[in-house]
Parts: sequence; structure tokens; C-alpha cells
Amino acid sequence: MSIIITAFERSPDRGRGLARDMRVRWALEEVGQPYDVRLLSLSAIKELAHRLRHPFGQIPTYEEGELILFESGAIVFHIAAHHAGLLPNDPSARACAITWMFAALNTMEPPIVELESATREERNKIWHEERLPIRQNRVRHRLDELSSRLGNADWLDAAFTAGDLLMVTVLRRLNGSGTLEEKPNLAAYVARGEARAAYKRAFEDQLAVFTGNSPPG
Ligand SMILES: N[C@@H](CCC(=O)N[C@@H](CS)C(=O)NCC(=O)O)C(=O)O
Repeated sequence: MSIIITAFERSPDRGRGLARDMRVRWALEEVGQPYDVRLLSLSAIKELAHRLRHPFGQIPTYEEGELILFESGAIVFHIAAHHAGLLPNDPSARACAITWMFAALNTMEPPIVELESATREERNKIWHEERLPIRQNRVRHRLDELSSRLGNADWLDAAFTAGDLLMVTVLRRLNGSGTLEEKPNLAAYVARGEARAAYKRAFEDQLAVFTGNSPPG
């Protein structure tokens, strides 16, 4: 059954692959599933036709026959649960990988996104300068903890899983901020994720939407 996902027709990140369709594209590439993309404008995602797919009027969504999903984490989980390659078969190892999926989205992503949106939307408020270090420290605190846990390992558990896929997409929002680079093992972890062939294909495909060029190959 063919898979259709939604993505921005003009991503505000200017092709940096930060929009959350990137996670879904990457997961589909990892498991070797072809997919089509329905490109939507920022206004179209708020229209009824899209709200029937996504109650909060956002991207990404995932359609497969009658099935319609929203929430990038749930979509990646669905892909990982139905195709080999992103979750171990052993029940305990699988549960650990799913735990990392939740940790990426529930523990790491909120302070990172909060810092990002504060920097973007609140920089003219009189309290911005005062609150910024508080927000930065929340991110640093989580990075410290994650860095200690990862140590010298390549991935969060024995092999690459959907937990790493989500964690890398969350952490790479900090690329170039200096904060991630303070933790060389985390910066190397993100680079390892970005070096995967499936990641590169997904990145090129989303970039091609922005540049208007077909991806190579
Ligand atoms: N928790 C949701 C967040 C989805 C989300 O924030 N999507 C952004 C793009 S990455 C969006 O559609 N923003 C436009 C808007 O909220 O109006 C998920 O992981 O899918």
C-alpha cells in the first residue's frame, strides 16, 4: 500500500532538514519503504482538509490506505514496528529502544525547542536576556546527562535504533549553536547519524523541495 507523508512546500528552516517530516523520511529510508510527499503551504495546514488528517494543523502526517497518523514519534514508531531495521526483535532490547524514543521527544526535545523559540520569538522582550541563561542551562544540563550516558558508545544501545534516529533529529537542532559542540561525544553521535546513507537520502529529498532541484541519483 502506498505511503504519503506531508511536508512544508517552503520550509522555514531554508532546507536545513529541521522540520519534523525529516524524521519520517529518514525512518522510511532506513527500512527501505518508498513514499510520496504531499507538499503544503503554511496556510493550507490550517485548512479543514488537512485538519482532518492532523487535529493541530501541523506537519508531518502519514497516510497508508485508510490509516492516517500524526505526531512524528508515533509515525516513526509505526514504521519501526511494521518493518525490520529500526527496532530489535528481542523484547527487552526493543523496550529499551522505545524508551529512548520517548526520552528523545519527552526529555530532550522540550528544552531544546523552548530555547530555540525563545531565541526566535522573544528576543525583543525586556526579560529575554535574563531568562536566556536559564533556558540555556536547562539544555546544557540534559546534554551533560546524555553525554555521560552515551560515553564512547556509537549508539544509545548496542545497535542503531529508532531511539537514535529520533535523538539525532532532536540534537541536530543545536548544530552550530556551540552548545552541542561543548560535548564532543554528542556532536560525533549526531555526525554519525547524519553520515548514514538513509539519512543522506532523506536530507537530499527534503532539500530538493527547498531548492527546487531533483535530488542526485
Ligand atoms: N509534536 C509534533 C510537532 C509537529 C510540529 O511542530 N510541526 C511543525 C513543523 S516541524 C509545524 O507544523 N509547524 C507549523 C505550525 O505549528 O503551525 C510532531 O512531532 O509531529
